[in-house]
Amino acid sequence: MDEWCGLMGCWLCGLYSVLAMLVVARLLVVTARGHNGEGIEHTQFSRHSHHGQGAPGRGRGAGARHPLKLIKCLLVTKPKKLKLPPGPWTLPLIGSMHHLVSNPLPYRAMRDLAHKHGPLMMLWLGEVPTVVVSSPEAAQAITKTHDITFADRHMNSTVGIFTFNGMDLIFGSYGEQWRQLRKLSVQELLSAARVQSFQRIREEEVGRFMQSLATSATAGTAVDLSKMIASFVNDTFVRESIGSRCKYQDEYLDALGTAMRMAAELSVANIFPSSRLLQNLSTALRRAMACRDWMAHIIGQIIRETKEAMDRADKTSNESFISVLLRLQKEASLPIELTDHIVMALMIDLFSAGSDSASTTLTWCMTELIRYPATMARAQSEVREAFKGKTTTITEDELARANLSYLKCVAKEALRLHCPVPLLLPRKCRETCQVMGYDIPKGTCVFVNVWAICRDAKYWEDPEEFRPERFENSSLDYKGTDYEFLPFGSGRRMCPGGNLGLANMELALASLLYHFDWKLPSGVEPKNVDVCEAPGLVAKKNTGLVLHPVVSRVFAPVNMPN
Ligand code: HEM
Ligand SMILES: *[C@@H]1O[C@H](CO)[C@@H](O)[C@H](O)[C@H]1NC(C)=O
Ligand SMILES: *[C@@H]1O[C@H](CO)[C@@H](O)[C@H](O)[C@H]1NC(C)=O
Ligand SMILES: *[C@@H]1O[C@H](CO)[C@@H](O)[C@H](O)[C@H]1NC(C)=O
Ligand SMILES: *[C@@H]1O[C@H](CO)[C@@H](O)[C@H](O)[C@H]1NC(C)=O
Ligand SMILES: *[C@@H]1O[C@H](CO)[C@@H](O)[C@H](O)[C@H]1NC(C)=O
Ligand SMILES: CC(=O)N[C@H]1CO[C@H](CO)[C@@H](O)[C@@H]1O
Repeated sequence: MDEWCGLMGCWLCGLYSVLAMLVVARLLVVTARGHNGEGIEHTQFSRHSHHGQGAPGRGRGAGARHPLKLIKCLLVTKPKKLKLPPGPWTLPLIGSMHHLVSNPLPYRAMRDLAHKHGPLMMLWLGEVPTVVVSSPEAAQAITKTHDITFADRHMNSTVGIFTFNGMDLIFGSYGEQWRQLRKLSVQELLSAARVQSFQRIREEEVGRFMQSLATSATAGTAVDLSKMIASFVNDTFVRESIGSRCKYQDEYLDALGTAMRMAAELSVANIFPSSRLLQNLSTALRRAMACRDWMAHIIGQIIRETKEAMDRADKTSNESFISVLLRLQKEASLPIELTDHIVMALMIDLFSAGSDSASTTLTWCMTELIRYPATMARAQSEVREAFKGKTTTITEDELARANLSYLKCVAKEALRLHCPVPLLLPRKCRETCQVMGYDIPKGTCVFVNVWAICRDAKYWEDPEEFRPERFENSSLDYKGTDYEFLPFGSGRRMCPGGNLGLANMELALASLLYHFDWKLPSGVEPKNVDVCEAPGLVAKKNTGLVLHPVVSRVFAPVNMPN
């Protein structure tokens, strides 16, 4: 997925040398007009409004090749009297990006800026006008009051390639196609019934996971738990996506991994959408295209074989995502045509949205439990009481019956303290509108800094402490109506996969706590366990979580699948 902000730092250095001349040219133009920092904002905006936000590709590309036209445009267009939200001072071309490079984690830098400039803050990421929202009230204004106006996603070139030009669910524009795909996902792919039908897969994968931990425990070796969690979630998710024991499992994962890395690399083209020169300079787009074609090839192969199996009416297991999609394609009962390209784009979406987010959440749960031994003890005693005497894999039926309320609070608290998607996914303003007394121009990219809101002392007592108790006897939930707690977002663009995401981690979490005690490597104190986040759209843990598993409740699996 697109990791534009996180990568901005390293890109910037290179960009500066490449763009130096353009910068100088622009500075001259601007100084000639005697503008200060504020004026630049208006100048930039007036250029946007002049060319129209719909086609950012034309803006500078045309201007750069026709300097006279650019100057004329700058001088003649009267800036509209818009009352933009406040924000830090800007530089030509890079806008406010220099305020963000100090911290590789943009949501942290944005929180600090918001302290100065307020909960509705204007930034210029390169040429992209951007609003950062940092309070529950402002989040409600965007995701509820003005939900439809902000129902587009901000995307371009890079993401466009992997989503077959935005015909997918995550980055698709608000419209008939997106609505149909969203409905299909909510009703067919991510419904409670579908999530439940994957129960066996999760139980088997948890069994396999516990088995390999038991082996390490017996050998007395330490494990990189975050890595094992990621690989457990990967395996589970791939089986849910393309069916059990699919021979393309490894290739599929590989292709998706490459695509996600590539999309991150390419993100600079999103910051400078109109700089044709830049887009040309990077061969990245071409590589991305090649990668997409490779991925299309692999998914195409999977599609072909799944179709053949469906024709033979093989039914050895419940439907996977891809077989549901291909069945719907065959039935052709949807108002839109479900082409193979759309199926591919959806498969990529589901994986990129569903895999990292769930493994990140589980990793943070374990990290914080290790850091807070008393909390760990309480969570473990709840689980061990509930499954007393059990030596085989806990099943999801048993888990549901046990009603582990403290464990649920642990998950909620991990989602609060470590919002897996700290800035949500960028939305885009579809119509110029007024929010909290400020004008938001059409085309503005909007980030909701849920990470900052979830750590704001105004709404949370001791916000930096991991305290699952705060959710006890509280109706606070992540369903998108408590605006101080939006780990899954809210409104029309809210995450549709929460059920599956949590299901994919809850059984594993209960089993990790039930079967094992967890010891830090000698010399490491609980409070010293690293809690730094890695840069990127998903706030993963930056370093591995290295722990010694110690068998506590014997794990003696029966009927282990191969
Ligand atoms: C713990 C796990 C997860 C977390 C924390 C999470 C979080 C999020 C967030 C914050 C968004 C953006 C919402 C917004 O912009 O308002 C999102 C969007 C999305 N998520 Fe998740 N997610 C998780 C798991 C999943 C899973 C398992 C799936 C599906 C397999 C999924 C599918 C999606 C999709 C398709 C979107 C885009 C929706 C749209 O644009 O209409 N997510 N998720
Ligand atoms: C199929 O799904 C049902 C629930 O919908 C579940 O009871 C059953 O165990 C599943 N079968 C397999 C093979 O996963
Ligand atoms: C999980 O899959 C992703 C995508 O292919 C890959 O980047 C990542 O390394 C995998 N993680 C593990 C632990 O296998
Ligand atoms: C970009 O590269 C192509 C050839 O690869 C060339 O035809 C085109 O003129 C270039 N455009 C710019 C703006 O440099
Ligand atoms: C689960 O437990 C909580 C408190 O322990 C209780 O309030 C709730 O009603 C229980 N739910 C079910 C379905 O048993
Ligand atoms: C929640 O309620 C229970 C029973 O009413 C009580 O024992 C517990 O201390 C409460 N927890 C918190 C954090 O207030
Ligand atoms: C998917 C999408 O919206 N792509 C747009 C990216 O920007 C170019 C112009 O630069 C448009 O033509 C694309 O439609």
